[in-house]
Amino acid sequence: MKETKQFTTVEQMETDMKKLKEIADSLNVDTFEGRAASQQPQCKFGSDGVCCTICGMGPCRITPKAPYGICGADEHAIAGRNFLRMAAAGSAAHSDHAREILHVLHETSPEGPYQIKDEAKLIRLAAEWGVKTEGRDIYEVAHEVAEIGLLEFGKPFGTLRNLNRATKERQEVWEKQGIAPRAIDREISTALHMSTIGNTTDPLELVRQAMRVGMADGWGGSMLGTDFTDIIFGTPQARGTSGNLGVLEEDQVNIIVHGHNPCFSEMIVLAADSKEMQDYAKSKGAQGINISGICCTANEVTMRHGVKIVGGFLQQEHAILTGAVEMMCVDVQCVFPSIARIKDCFHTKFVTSSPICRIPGSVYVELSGEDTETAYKKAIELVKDAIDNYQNRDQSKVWIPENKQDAVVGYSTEQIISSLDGVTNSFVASDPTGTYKPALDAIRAGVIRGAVAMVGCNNPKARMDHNHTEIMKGLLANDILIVGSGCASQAAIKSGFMDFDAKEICGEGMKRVCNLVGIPPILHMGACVDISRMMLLVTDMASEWGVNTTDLPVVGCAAEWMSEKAVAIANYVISTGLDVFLGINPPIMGSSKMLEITTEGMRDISGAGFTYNTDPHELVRLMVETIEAKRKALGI
Ligand code: BF8
Repeated sequence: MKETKQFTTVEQMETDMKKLKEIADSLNVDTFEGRAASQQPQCKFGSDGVCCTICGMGPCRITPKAPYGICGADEHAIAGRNFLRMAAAGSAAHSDHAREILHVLHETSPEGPYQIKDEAKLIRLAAEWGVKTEGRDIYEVAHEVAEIGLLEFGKPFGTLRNLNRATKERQEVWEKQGIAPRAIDREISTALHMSTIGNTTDPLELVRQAMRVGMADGWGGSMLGTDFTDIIFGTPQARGTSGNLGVLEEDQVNIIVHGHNPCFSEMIVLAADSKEMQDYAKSKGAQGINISGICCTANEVTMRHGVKIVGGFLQQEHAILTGAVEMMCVDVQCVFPSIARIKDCFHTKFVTSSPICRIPGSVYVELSGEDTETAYKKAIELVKDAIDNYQNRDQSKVWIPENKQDAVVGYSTEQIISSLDGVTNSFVASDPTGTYKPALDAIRAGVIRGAVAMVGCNNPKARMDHNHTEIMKGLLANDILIVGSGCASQAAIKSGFMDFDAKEICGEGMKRVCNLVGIPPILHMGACVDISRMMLLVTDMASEWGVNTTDLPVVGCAAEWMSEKAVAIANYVISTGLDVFLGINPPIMGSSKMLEITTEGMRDISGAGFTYNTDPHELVRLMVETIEAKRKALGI
């Protein structure tokens, strides 16, 4: 009889993390656990969103005795402005990342180091945007398309061109409700302007702009980022990988890539793969070079190269604490500045690479989109430096946990269609205009009840990966398909839920679908910017079914979110018509109106809204209830 799969539990991961924290304590260096404890109790005004610091008269904090800030703003205005500013900052982060990718595309050349990997996708996009391709050099086309993409950030008139990709119904809703985004930078600027001293205090209008600036991310920055990353580095295809701290190797040079924008990490992967560097590593007594990743940069390179996942957001310090890391290379976002202190206790080198993310104590090697020529050369030098550093590893300080799991990743929409078409056998690789029919049939027949997009971060307010994994188990047992991204996907990988043989935790329906289609029960769709892939997936499914996106038995869930980017994402997912369930309360609870608008009022705007609940089992129940209600309304 086949043995049942051994999953990794949250308790096992906690045991590993605890032991590494003890190492930190013995070295007298801080980690997030201690810092989170030292921040308790956290400020209730801040947690509830009713502390205003947007002008020099503040800070103003709202209490029953002081119901207005000095300017006269009430708690609804203050919480609404803070919420909008979070969405704007999140949108700025994703979109600026995308802008960098577009600059890199503009610098691509046949000589490299950045080239066009997915020519077919570029040609499809050029056709969509009316760019002539016939008889033209592909790089000339790429540069023109990049320029058009860059104009989306600051064009003076009109709305974003990618809105055309949505269903007619959605486009009409966005237009009618005033949430169709104009230029990306303009929505960010408008959000900051609206929420500055002496402007909007109507919480409904602040939320409406949060939706619009979120849309500028989801259907603007993030969608451009995803498309152009695919064009430069290749559209992800299903491939194997493994994940958790146990992927670090005792006898190899360990290099970790971390952050979000893959332009740097792609070069590091390329350099480490070169025969020159492999040979050099062996000449220095190592068995090879082991690249692994953290956060969304890891998601990018695992989707395209199968690079291993060493951990999620909360494991970045602990990876260094294993004592086995020669170098950590970061780009932008989600990087703990404490890495600079922890690395001082070991031989580890900490390399920053972007003017957006400058951290004292790191080595700065700039890699910018405008100057790509030397990128590969710089990557070779860094990899060589990491190899030279291998001999400095103090073996007495090395402790690598054993836990790791195999996984299958790389489910772009193109790959999902390809996998589904394996069922009907009609897929033509060069023309990914396949069909979601097998998936829709399974949903209509009730074999799959619906789908949940599980996304977002880890947050010390919840046990690491506990909300994610409890919800995943609950949904799969209820025959609900999961698509994942971000650190939520990494929780699935580390637990073993993203492997083919994870189907044993599924209900009978999901099990049948996994067997028939040959997929794991949770599909890794990429980094957080790739949630734009999910928006296109639901759009195509709704179109093929002939229903509205709001009618689909599909919802989003950010069970352990922490980033401002998550607020931007939630706003565009809701604007696209899908309910969003949060496992960490957003800082709006001090305003009854903001609570009412985000959970109910938004439904009048887009047909969807937020649900907040910090109990993962309750969240499962609430999501199942929503999915079943949507099925009933569809008559299935
Ligand atoms: O980009 S890496 S912690 S912010 S989920 Fe969250 Fe993870 Fe950061 Fe999203 Ni991705």
